[in-house]
Amino acid sequence: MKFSRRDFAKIVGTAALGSATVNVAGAEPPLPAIGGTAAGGQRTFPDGFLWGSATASYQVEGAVKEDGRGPTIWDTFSHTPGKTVNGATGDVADDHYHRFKGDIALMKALGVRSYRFSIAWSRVFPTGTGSPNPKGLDFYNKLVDELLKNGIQPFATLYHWDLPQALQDKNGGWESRDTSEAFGNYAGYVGERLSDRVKHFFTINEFGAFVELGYNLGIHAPGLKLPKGRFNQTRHHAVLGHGLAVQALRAKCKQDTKIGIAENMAICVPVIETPEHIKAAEEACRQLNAQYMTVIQEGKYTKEYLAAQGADAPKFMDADLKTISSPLDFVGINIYTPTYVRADGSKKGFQVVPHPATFPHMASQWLSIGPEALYWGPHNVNKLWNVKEIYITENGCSSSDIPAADGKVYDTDRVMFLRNYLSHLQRATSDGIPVKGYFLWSLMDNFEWADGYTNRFGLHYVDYETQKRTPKLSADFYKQVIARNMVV
Ligand code: PNW
Repeated sequence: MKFSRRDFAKIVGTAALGSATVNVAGAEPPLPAIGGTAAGGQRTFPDGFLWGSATASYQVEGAVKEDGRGPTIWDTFSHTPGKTVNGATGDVADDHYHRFKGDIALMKALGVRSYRFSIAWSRVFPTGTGSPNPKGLDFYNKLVDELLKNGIQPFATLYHWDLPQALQDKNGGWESRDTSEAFGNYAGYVGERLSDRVKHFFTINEFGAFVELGYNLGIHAPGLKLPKGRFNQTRHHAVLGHGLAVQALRAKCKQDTKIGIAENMAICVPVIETPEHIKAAEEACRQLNAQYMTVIQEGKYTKEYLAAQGADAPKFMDADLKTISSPLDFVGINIYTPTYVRADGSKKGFQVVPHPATFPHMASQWLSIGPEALYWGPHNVNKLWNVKEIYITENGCSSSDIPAADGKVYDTDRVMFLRNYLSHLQRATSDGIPVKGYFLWSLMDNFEWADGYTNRFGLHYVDYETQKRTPKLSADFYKQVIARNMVV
């Protein structure tokens, strides 16, 4: 017999609940401590824990031809037929360039104390190098001032994938060392001018996404599928660019500026939490992140990585490794999905266990649900590299997000996702792992790269026809987490 979703809803008694009768939105206190919480609240975060939200320039700003902004590889890519779902582009996106004050008001209403945004390189240097465009930096000056006026700390990312097109045309983008050097110069220029107010800079967002998807798989800009040797060289130039930027920022920023990265490293989770599997997951974390995080932390490529690449291994000078591993003040990790690992008694020391076909995921196919990732990600980084400070620079999820009759989005799946992930983050802080803050991706729905506007990640629903923003149920949830500094 066919058993429909509606039949199931009838049995569990939710069918009668029209969406209009679900009014959780206005649920102000009393919100009692949740069951299982000891008096005093085991589920609380350390005092001063920095709650935030995040976006990136090309995904929200729009205004791609305004005030002298130069074209980027994402403008080119998104305007190439067939590259994004429904031919979506970032031409308008959330029109944040014109609406940033309203968006900061949304943050204030949520209660976030920090905001992670990215700076569009081609607004500041339209062709990547040469003469700066003063109007480009003006926008970020205004943004930063407005954030500070509202008591929100700015955390700036210098590269979130929108490479000036001119550098792609001239150098083959990150294929060339010239791009790494240009990036260092741009970073120093911005750091010198913003670090009186911006106290935290991230160099590069997610090597593991833009290099892999853009230069190997061809599904992100610039849409290339390079042969292995050239691809590994591109990976090397990206981490080198990071290192050069760290050095330039140290040279040009105010003394009290902190510098780090935001990397979507493989988050290795032990299949069973016993000492042998935990050790296997730590070793997997070193090896699976060899080309980015491990070389940045350890100043050398692992012997396993070099051996596996053979003749295609990157070519470099020893001095490069020193630059790449320039000391950082903090490590940012973007955490979405787990990579399960088990001890297998092999010489390598671990085996990755693939997800079975039934493994649950969110609206984005790749976003499999593994809340423990928010514990084991920071655990591994802390254990392997003993870093001073860790930030979760992204975490969040996509959902179908269809407004109910009353206009509200009741994204209970996102609330479920966040509540479970945050429970594991709380476990990490209570174990003494130095996680200092958390940036929820994202403040509002936005241009989700090749997925265009189909996958929504926001706490605020964006009606792209009118640009109206509406807080979802998950925004109400996050507001309570922040206000109480605990999982609710
Ligand atoms: C990150 N994956 O990208 C980016 O930093 C954001 O710009 C993006 O909007 C967000 O996560 C949500 O996708 C990722 O395939 C893209 O595993 C792809 C993956 C992970 C992160």
